[in-house]
Amino acid sequence: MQRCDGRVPDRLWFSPLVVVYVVALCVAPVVLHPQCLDFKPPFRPLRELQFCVMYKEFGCCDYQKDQELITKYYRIMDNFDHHGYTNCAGFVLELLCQECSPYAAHLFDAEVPTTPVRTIPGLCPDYCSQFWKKCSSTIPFLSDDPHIAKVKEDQTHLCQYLELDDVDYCYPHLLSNQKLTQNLGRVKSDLDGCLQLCLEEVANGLRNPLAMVHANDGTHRFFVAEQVGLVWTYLSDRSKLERPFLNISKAVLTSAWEGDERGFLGLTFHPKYKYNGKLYVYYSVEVGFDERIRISEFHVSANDMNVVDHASERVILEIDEPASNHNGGQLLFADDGYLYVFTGDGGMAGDPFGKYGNAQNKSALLGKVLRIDVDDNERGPLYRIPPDNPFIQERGARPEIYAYGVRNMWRCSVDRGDPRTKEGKGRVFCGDVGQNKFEEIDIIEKGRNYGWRAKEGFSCYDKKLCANSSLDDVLPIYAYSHKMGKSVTGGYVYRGCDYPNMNGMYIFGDFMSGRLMSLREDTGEWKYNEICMGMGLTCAFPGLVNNYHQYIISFAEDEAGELYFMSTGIPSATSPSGVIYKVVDPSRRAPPRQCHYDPLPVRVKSNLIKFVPLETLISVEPPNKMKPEPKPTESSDWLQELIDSLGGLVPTPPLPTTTTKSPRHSRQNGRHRKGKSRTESVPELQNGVVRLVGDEQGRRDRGRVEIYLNGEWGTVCDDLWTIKNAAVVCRQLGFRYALKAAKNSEFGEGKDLQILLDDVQCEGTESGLLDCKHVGVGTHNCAHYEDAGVICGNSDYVIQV
Ligand SMILES: *[C@@H]1O[C@H](CO)[C@@H](O)[C@H](O)[C@H]1NC(C)=O
Ligand SMILES: *[C@@H]1O[C@H](CO)[C@@H](O)[C@H](O)[C@H]1NC(C)=O
Ligand SMILES: *[C@@H]1O[C@H](CO)[C@@H](O)[C@H](O)[C@H]1NC(C)=O
Ligand SMILES: [Ca+2]
Repeated sequence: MQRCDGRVPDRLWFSPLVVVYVVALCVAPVVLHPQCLDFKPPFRPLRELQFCVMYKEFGCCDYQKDQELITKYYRIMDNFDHHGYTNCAGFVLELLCQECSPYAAHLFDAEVPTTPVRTIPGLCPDYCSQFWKKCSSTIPFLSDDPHIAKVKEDQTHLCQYLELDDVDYCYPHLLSNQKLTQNLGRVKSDLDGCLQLCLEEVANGLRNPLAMVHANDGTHRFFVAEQVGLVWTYLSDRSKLERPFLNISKAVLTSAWEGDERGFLGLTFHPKYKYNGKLYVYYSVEVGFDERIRISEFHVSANDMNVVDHASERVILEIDEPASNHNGGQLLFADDGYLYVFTGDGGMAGDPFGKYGNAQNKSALLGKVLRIDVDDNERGPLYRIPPDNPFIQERGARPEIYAYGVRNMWRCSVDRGDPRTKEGKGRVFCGDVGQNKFEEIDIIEKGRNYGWRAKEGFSCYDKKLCANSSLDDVLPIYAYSHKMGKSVTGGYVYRGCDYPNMNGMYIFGDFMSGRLMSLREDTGEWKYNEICMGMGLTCAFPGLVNNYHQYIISFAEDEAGELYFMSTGIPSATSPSGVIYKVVDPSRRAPPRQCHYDPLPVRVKSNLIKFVPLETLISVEPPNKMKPEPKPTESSDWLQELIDSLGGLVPTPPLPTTTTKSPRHSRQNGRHRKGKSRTESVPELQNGVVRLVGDEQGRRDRGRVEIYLNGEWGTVCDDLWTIKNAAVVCRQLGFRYALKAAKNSEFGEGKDLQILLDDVQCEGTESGLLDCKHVGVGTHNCAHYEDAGVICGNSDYVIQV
């Protein structure tokens, strides 16, 4: 299996373990779920509201909706004399305007599209009784609900009917509930700062999908490449054309071997594709006994805009590959209109070719960023050298070279720049896969040395080369160690319209660990934030999911600038388990109509296959009260203003200590423990028995994992401890689910014990931790500060959307 170096898992290397789902390991402090009546997140209106001004900064109404509410208000108030007006105008306004509340779906019981929506928002009892006493005459105008008509004379019944299951959300108490208001409209993060995002499934059934690109031709189609050498056309409605756009699977060199880095690796459309129909592909081929990478140009067919003219191939460049790994594979056009080609260092380990490797050798095309001009190549050479390429004058250097010192850049992208200021526009970001220790993110600049093999990340790899003062290399903007992942997949700077909070975030991932990560530039520094999947109700919007397959192969941007990634459960070029996900921020969307576009019509001559999503939202409950509540911030919350302005009207209830989900959504089963309990006196402990220790409050559903082996208790120490490992432990203990895989000795260090297990890799179905893959008992390379823990649960909470 290992034709690449055997010591280090590299790109597309992985253990034979078949993993299906990875669940983000992060935990939200409370269940917050701002949602509008259209089942989408709230937004900041484009145009200032005139009527429901309390929701002008953030809510669920745009100007148009606000105008409708004004009209409705006057229609109702027309029925009242001066006295009625004075008493009730305020109430009517408030009740009508709750449609604009960021929690409108909660207030109107509209979180699930299939249940009836309330006509009057859920009211807190004290407010309801004031309202009833003063203004019950307005009720017939506010609601056509026959049940309300029936009970409207009876305060108790009416107010019972208007109560919410979920007391924390009733109006107006929710306004003064800090937990509901303090970070409203900002990207949600858990206590560890992990950003809670959600996903939308966009395509599935793909075999190692490694590129998704658009043609920038106004059609909003997207083209998805599979490693075997097929490219599929998808329309903007996500239907797929039955006939492939391109099929060069016969020419492409790859195999079913999980971890084969060869194959169809890259695809890009000419920036003027709309006019010249040209596109470029990057793939592995076998020529005689040699393996090569080939960069070719194709034309779209003259009679079908969804098919490439397969006879139009012209080979632009071929480079010999001395080994099967590190084949690079990125192609892109940067803002200068030139074609950029990202090659790998040629393979094996440590870039062993020549005196100091390929990457530092400017006579070699491997381990480089190349830049060529493919315009006007109908006659004469297939490509030309841009006149300002940096090494044209250097003797022995290849003129195609734009930057060097590259190991195996896997996925690069061009920043579109801030939508308003254009700041950042044109920057090229890459993930460069590391050797033994570090993965890095680089911004590519002309003529610069990216360090390999002298350096890996910020550290020296080849000490002699590293010490050479003429190295003059650029350091990465970010590097992470192999504790976090072992093969970076570069992503994109988000510049889309749908999710304003994500603007400027560089989102990327790791192929091996399945981690999603982000960087944001803050006064010249790149700030790191992990990305988790939203837990609890965070992603409970129709069509969203909160889990993905582990092997993150590639990222993508659609024509409108929205962000996607592709991952698979089985990274083999023949396994159809690849899925494309759109990244969604549930905390805030753009105002309606702002992101509207009309795709140009596409003439389809093939059968269309309708998209059927297969992924589901999984129930991961955030444990409450895990850590002390964060102190309320003193930031100028928009709601504080509202509360102040409403003055005495809003009673300030004591803050509820927990925010619970509506019983409609959750059914809490009694927490039965069938498993062995550590307080039971067990006559003879069996090998592999586990126990949870270290929760300060002594709860039995959480703690550090300790295992009994060969006559003693010891700890499990693992920096890559996953939710699947946690699931096995929890089931062993009689719980149904794992809610969190706690790492880094969250439940304290088991200092007095031996470390008995390390590198545990469960599939999630094993009956005990000992049945999972692990290194030998007692063998480890960790310390107690990495002691693993779990939080278990029994809820069978399932959200139906
Ligand atoms: C792609 O082409 C190969 C032969 O070159 C053929 O066997 C295969 O069926 C084609 N695949 C599709 C999906 O058209
Ligand atoms: C640099 O690469 C070229 C082309 O592969 C090779 O011929 C040459 O020997 C290499 N130089 C060194 C110093 O390794
Ligand atoms: C440092 O690098 C330069 C250029 O690559 C080379 O000419 C020189 O011999 C190197 N010096 C040492 C001490 O290796
Ligand atoms: Ca580097």
